[in-house]
Amino acid sequence: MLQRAEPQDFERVLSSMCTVPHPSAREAAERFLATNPGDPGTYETVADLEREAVDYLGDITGLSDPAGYVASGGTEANLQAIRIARNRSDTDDPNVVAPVHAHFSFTKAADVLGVELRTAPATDYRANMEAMAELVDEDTVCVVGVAGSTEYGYVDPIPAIADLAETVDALCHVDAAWGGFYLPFTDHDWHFGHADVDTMTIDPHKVGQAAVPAGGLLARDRSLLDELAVETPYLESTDQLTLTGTRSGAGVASAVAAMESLWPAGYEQQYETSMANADWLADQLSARGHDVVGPELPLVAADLSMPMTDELRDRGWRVSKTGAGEMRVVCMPHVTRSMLRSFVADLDWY
Ligand code: 0PR
Repeated sequence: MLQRAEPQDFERVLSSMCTVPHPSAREAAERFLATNPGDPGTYETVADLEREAVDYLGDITGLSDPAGYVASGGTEANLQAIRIARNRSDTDDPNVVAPVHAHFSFTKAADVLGVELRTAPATDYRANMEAMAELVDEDTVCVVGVAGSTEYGYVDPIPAIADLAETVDALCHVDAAWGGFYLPFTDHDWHFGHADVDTMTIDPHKVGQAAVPAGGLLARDRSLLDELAVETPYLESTDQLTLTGTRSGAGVASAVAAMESLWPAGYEQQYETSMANADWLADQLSARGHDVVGPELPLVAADLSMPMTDELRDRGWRVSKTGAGEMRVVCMPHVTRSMLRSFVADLDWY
């Protein structure tokens, strides 16, 4: 079976937040396949590389002395951020306030951590600050903002979210898992340098073009990460902050390789190309009478009345739908203009 099995090629994938890894990332992943950054005493090189990865992520997110680590993905990073917030507070009845479009990993985090997740409605696809403010109270441990939402690619007003968190002495966590490698080239206020953000998720294995698994958790201050420390009696290191034990050295090494190759010029070029593609697609769909949402970042959602996904799927296209039923195209680095041209031509065929 394995001999004949081919991984999904990316030629018609418009639904994914993963992409083709940069060639240097692919090579680094292979070289570091058998290393475990979870045991830095034994695997020193990969531990050094992880510090380098965190330094790059700090550079990208306006944090001069970053603390953090390379997680298995955005889900782990979000969960760990909520765990920091919960452990740091002394309430018995913790809650987290997030906009309704926060990724479902926060639902998992709330369940695992025994924290109540309160979600506020959005206005025009962004957090509605009045609705958010109504939900916070003295038991709120974290207020979440999304910088590049999964469904629409919109950016919440992060400075207002950070201000709200401060009013109740809660942490402010920003989920830039997908948007983080596009946002540095926009005018948005989204990172540690723009607002009093405490923790952030930013995933090299998405727009960062690293190999899976490479998520990123960053904290403004090392003491925040200390909230996660668990003693490790028989390892050379004395404690561990990560959620998983054994971790992927391939993910860590490929994250460094991708960022070394692409930050900042390569990512900037990618942003320009992907954003131009998203604008082009949005124009094509509007011209055909569809209601288009965005694009604010390179992600286009549009109301298409045809029963599209099955038929398009038969033609090899992989597109997804928003919760409201709109077609959703994520303009990842592998999504080229010629791909979008043939996609639009196939839409016209119906
Ligand atoms: N935060 C945001 C804003 C996300 O978009 C995602 C994933 C996460 C957190 C969680 O990240 P991990 O999946 O790395 O744990 N968003 C995509 C989604 O759920 C993930 C995805 C990736 C889906 C590739 C499909 C796919 O082919 O839709």
